[in-house]
Amino acid sequence: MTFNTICMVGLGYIGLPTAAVIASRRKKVIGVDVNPVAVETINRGEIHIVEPELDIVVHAAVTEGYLRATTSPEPADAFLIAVPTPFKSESGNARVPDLTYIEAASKAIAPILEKGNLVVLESTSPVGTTEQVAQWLAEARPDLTFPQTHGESSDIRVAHCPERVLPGHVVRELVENDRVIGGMTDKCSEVAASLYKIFVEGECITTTARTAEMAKLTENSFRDVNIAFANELSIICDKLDINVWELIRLANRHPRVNILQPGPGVGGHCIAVDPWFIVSQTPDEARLIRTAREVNDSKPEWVLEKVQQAVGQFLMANPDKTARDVTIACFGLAFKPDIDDLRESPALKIAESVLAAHVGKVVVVEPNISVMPAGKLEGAELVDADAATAVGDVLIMLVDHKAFNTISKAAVATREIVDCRGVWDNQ
Ligand code: SAJ
Repeated sequence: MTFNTICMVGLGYIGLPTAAVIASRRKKVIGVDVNPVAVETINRGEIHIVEPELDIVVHAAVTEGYLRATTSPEPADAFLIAVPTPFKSESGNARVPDLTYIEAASKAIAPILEKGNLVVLESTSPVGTTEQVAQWLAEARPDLTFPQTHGESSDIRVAHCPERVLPGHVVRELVENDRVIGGMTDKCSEVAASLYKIFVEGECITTTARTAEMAKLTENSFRDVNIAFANELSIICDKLDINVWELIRLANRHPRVNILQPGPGVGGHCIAVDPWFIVSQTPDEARLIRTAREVNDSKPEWVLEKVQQAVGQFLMANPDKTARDVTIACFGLAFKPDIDDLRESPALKIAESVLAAHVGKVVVVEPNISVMPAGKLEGAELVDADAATAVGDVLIMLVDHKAFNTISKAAVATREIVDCRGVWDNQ
């Protein structure tokens, strides 16, 4: 099948780079987003999100006429859906995925579908969502046939192809990573794979839609469980007076051990969310996956206890001072190193809790932002690392940004330290 026009629904962290990379292969791409500001920005050849190299690819795609953004879908050979799947509420201690955006996207493309079209769901989704998308499409278009009722002879092909790119490396990983492509039938997989081969240099491996959905959830749950293991080790080591960073380095010397790094908790929209999709569907079976989530989600509270203890130590060593005289410095607010994304960040959450609980001064350092987002950390001063090192009595290392590597252990030797990332403990 040839794809002359591709319609990408959702122009966020995944949809926009994917649309731009496909356009860079000289395919006509129509990008759709409900946010008119994003649409206008893209049509000017600019971007509304932060991602290295993306500005160049989008600018080229728009100026050469291959990428155009709009607020409502237009007819195309293939439709890709890359909209968010957050969770909506807690149900019996498991968070339930919210498919509202996928439903809206499906209903928006349904009226313009034509015989022979391919529809691919890229959004990370609970098992069964691709079948649900096909169902929504079929209900809206009784004049067309779909794989759930007509198998290989259906008018419309439907598949799931989960995105797997790492924020900060999206443009490279979109091209280089292997893709798992799960069609509702073999023919659906084959047609979807031929679309991805336009821009993917990695392998395109085909499977069923349900397996592809579960593969994505499995990848992020595996990482979450591994990080939870590291976080649990960090708490155990703290109690047993062992340097956890050295311990993990040593254990990882074993040829079959590969433990990730502890931190202040797990943030972002993927690792901290996707495991819940498995837990909510199989609450009795997903015991380890749920526990890993709980271990990682409770890490910020443990860090806050350590901060309280550090303030206590400082006051014991300085009996002439009160808590009001203690300055706490928080290093890093982003959800992971060397990015400016503060959304769902455990570091930001910890800094906010410190600010709310501490009667003295709080300063924060985030080298990747120049102003604090509105409504965040009001009352805390945003300073640079040198200033924070100079004024802080208690220093909390929350994110191991490269910029912090130059702060030597000697420079902070006289301070109380809570090092969640091993920046000083590792020196
Ligand atoms: N983290 C640790 N210790 C580690 C590694 C990470 O505490 O050793 C923390 C980070 O600080 C951050 C969180 O985990 O708070 C998540 O960061 P991440 O770099 O592990 O992952 P994301 O959320 O940026 O991207 C993940 C990736 N998934 C996997 O590596 C299996 C990416 O490939 C996915 O495409 C992405 O989720 C997604 O969109 O699902």
